[in-house]
Amino acid sequence: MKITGVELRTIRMPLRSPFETSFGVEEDRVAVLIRVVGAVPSHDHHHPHPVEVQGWGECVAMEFPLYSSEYAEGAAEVLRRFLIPRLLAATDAGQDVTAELVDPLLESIIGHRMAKGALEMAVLDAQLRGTGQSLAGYFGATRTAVPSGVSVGIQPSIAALLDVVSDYLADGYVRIKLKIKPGWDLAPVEAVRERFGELVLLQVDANAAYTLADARLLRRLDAFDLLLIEQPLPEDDIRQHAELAKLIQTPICLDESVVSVRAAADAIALRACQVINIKAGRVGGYLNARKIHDLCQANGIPVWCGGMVETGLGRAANAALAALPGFTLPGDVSASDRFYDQDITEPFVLEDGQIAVPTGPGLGVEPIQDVLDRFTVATEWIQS
Ligand code: NPQ
Ligand code: MG
Repeated sequence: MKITGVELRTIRMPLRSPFETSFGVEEDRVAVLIRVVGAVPSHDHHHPHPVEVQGWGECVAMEFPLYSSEYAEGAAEVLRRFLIPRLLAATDAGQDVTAELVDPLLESIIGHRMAKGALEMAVLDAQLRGTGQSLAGYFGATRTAVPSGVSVGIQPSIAALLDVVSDYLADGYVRIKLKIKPGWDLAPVEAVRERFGELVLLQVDANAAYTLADARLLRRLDAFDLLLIEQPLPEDDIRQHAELAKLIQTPICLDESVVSVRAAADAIALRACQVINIKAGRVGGYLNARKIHDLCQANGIPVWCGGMVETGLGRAANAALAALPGFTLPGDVSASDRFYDQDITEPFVLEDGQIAVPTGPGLGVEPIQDVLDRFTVATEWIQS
């Protein structure tokens, strides 16, 4: 496409309830949204003139750099100063900027994968709206709905946790993920297993809160038949995850550590994980996410689609990604009302434990303007 301009928008959406993890308590979702506007050649020879298209992208970076080194305001700055100007310059140089070209065009900028991923997502959405193809269709994904799990934050008490889990099971979620941290690990897992029984699909997420010195304690989780333990050790410690894997039975799943296709290959080769949580934003976009899916499928490593408390825009894209055959475990693609009373798109709802994969062109959803405006704290238009 020939990019004519890009809108950067920052939104703040209140969460229905505080979401506590080992790295803190989130009350709001602050997100940078991107709207890319441009023109694509018309496919209708009766109307040969270029067709205007636009596409949406959502940056998964949180308000503060607690999950990873990126954060919303920083991502907006990198987009404004380095990433968007490079795509505009490519357009001005006569290049047709396709989604497949975004990563190579931006590779001279080191890191900032969540910011890059959001821009690639917006270009991909616009491109597919131009061709009329859905994102799931673009991936070659066939499933029309994906099984939905839910991420359950740390609660003030075990009783409160059991109530929350009971509600989510009643909603129909097919898998429960419990956030854990030192001092909130064995007791909540034991209580949930005891209360809801052997059949509930249960996993835990430590968000890098432990060290190898905690191996003895983490091994005690083996008693609870967990699907997996997610990111027990620090992000940059692939080697010690491989050490831990020799000491515990519960499969290790990596999240924060898998920041690229290469990091995924290293983790697999080093036997640092038996499962991978794929988040497109964390690895620089949906095209890299697709490559990691293919790599894992080739290596017999099951994957599932992780979540970053996305709005309906990111949720739509995640549902399409999770429809690929290698996503064999329920993901964190939950219903909109897990986090929001009001989403900026038509809400994603849980039906028989599943989330429907959008079928419309591109993401297949778009923001409801007045709702979007209500949550908007800043917008700017960038063009050459
Ligand atoms: C994870 N996601 O899997 C992350 C952690 C997380 C669904 O647990 C705002 C934005 C709040 C992103 C809280 C889930 C967040 C966030 C937690 C990501 O590790
Ligand atoms: Mg995680």
